[in-house]
Amino acid sequence: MKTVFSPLHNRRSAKTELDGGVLIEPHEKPSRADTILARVTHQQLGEVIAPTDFGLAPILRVHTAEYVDFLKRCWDDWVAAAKPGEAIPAVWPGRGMRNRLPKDIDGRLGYFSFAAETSITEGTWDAACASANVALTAQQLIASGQRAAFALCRPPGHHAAADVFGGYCFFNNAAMAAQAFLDQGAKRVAILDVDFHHGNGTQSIFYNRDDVLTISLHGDPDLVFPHFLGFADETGHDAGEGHNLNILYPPDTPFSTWRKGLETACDRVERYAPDALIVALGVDTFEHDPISFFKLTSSDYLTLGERLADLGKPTLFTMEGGYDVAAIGVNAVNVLEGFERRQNATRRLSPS
Ligand code: SP5
Ligand code: ZN
Repeated sequence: MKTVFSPLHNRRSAKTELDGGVLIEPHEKPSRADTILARVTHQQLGEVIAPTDFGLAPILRVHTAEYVDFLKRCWDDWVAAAKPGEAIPAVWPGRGMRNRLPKDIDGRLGYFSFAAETSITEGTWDAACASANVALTAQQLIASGQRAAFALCRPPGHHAAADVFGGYCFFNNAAMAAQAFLDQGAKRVAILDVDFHHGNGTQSIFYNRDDVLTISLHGDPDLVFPHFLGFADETGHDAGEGHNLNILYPPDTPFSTWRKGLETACDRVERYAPDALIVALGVDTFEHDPISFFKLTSSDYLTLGERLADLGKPTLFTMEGGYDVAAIGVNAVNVLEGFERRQNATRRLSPS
């Protein structure tokens, strides 16, 4: 399959992540994407292409205009306010307070965020736009007949809601691609999120709708980020009732357990009969991931890819999390290689 990649991901190069009361080097760093790209090339997965620029229109199908405007100006406003460090939200509209958009940049940062670990920096806007274009370009490949495509997105997207950033995410790449499929005539799209963390942004964007099925397999939010969404009783609302599925796991979950939830997820996808499948591909489920607690091994990712191929849908992979940089290339590309291997085997069995 083809990979879409933009070197502009490097524009997202924060120096700080608030973690445990100190500022550390961010887990979500440029070497992640470069390592995955090197593995794609090394394994000869397929052609690597640059993204097309789709402008703001497809972003605005998912995100609000005031949020997009905030993100575009945030760094300049921060600099204009003579702040010494990177832009970190530190105040939110808590219970009993008012949800109104303040003028001041500190207030605006809190209004448009849900977590403080994601510093906004010079270049964050450029990289977030490039990442959106990577996803949208891969969506175009599938719309024009490719069976699968890999959007090597960075920064990731699945925590970003319509007007909220956090969890290292700014624009929801998978959601924008899903909306693009629908805008081009698809009736139903499924998003299967296999990142370690709950895809809270994706869930919230489509929560009231029946044209996108959202499924997330993740660490129990009672114990891990994002803490305030991602529980099993969140099944969708209004038209969306029955169109969201959360599957939670405890610490130390091995693949043998995780794959049972994957089966449940795959059954749901098949019953939904989507025109396209988007896999929000995080590999922070890896046994040695520094911020997560599942126990998947590198070879498990091959099996995951094979199972996804068995669904038989046009499939777009968007890169999400994964923070063991030494293993991220092997793990992410193993999913894609497993997918291709299975797809080729099936093709040989039933030529059509
Ligand atoms: C896309 C994605 O995977 N985002 C994850 C965002 C997680 N942010 C909170 C991280 C908290 C990490 N705490 C680490 C403690 C490890 N000693
Ligand atoms: Zn994650």
